[in-house]
Amino acid sequence: MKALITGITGQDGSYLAEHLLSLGYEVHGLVRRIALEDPERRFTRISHLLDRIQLHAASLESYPSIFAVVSRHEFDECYHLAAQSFVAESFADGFSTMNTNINGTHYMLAALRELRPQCRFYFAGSSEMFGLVQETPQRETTPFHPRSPYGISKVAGFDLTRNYREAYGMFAASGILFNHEGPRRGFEFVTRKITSTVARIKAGQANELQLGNLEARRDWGHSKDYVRAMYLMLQQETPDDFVVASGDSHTVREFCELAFAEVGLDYRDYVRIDERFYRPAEVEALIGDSTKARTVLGWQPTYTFSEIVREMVQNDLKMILGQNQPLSEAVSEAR
Ligand code: G4F
Repeated sequence: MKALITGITGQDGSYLAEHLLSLGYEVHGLVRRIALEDPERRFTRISHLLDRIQLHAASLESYPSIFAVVSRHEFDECYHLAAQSFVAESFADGFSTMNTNINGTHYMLAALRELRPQCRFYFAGSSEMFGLVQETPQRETTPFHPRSPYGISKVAGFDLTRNYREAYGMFAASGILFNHEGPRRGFEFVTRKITSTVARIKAGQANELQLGNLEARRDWGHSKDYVRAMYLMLQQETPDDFVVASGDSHTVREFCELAFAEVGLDYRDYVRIDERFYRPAEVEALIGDSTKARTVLGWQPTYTFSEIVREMVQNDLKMILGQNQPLSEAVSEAR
């Protein structure tokens, strides 16, 4: 089996590549040319896989570049994970978020329809699509009410995917994934921002953590668990959409409390509220009902919330204390 992963250099892409390789897949990745030119920085999550995967340069903003890659290989499955995925950035530049996320998805679907219609397609939908939630917990039938350009772009990608399925009979499925984290998470997302700063405070390299809304509530799972659900969605007899969630929700404050406690500190001594990190429109509380994924796919998560926090803090401590890694540089670059 040959799989193409867009966004292979990201957290989910790297875990998914490992999973597919372990199942005997030939794994291909779509990367921006800039990544090929700057491999040291851009390939950190997949450096251990480079001799086992094939990378192709293409841009989600260029249909011809996607068309060229799809025309050269007979892919059986395509996992479309690449996107501008940082919600706060989508408020800063909604235009490029829309362009990359909506057109990029459309280009992938159009190229596959033209060249390889039998290729199964996975779209990375998001719980951000529920936004101002219309019911709790959120499930596949819950109406969408996105609250950010990012959320709007994901609703459009979700609708495009469903439309290709209904109009052209393609095997196109969407995962509606709730927040998923892990040691490979980008530093701009709140969980990694917290755990990396906890490590820097413990190492004496920082003395406070500036955050926005501490009361926001998320259903946090582990990326490693969630990529298994992506794979399972493409192994079904018929294409469908699935909520992937832990069913457990916690506030940003609770995440801080556990992360600081992991190194013997009290978060109240270090966390400062900074209005800059509030969003113009917030998604206050998300919690998913993944009954369908659990019954139809036979999927279930293996990590608990506290295990995720512990693994992320311990990893950041190791990076900063063990290997003299320039964690502070990476962190400031991400903001
Ligand atoms: O970690 P976040 O930036 O993730 P967010 O916005 O929930 O989105 C993530 O999960 C989605 C799935 O639901 C994905 F589709 C998306 O691509 C991304 O992976 O923020 C989580 C919460 C927000 O409510 C935010 O307002 O944390 C709050 N928060 C408070 N202070 C902060 C901060 N978020 C960030 N990034 N930085 C802060 O200082």
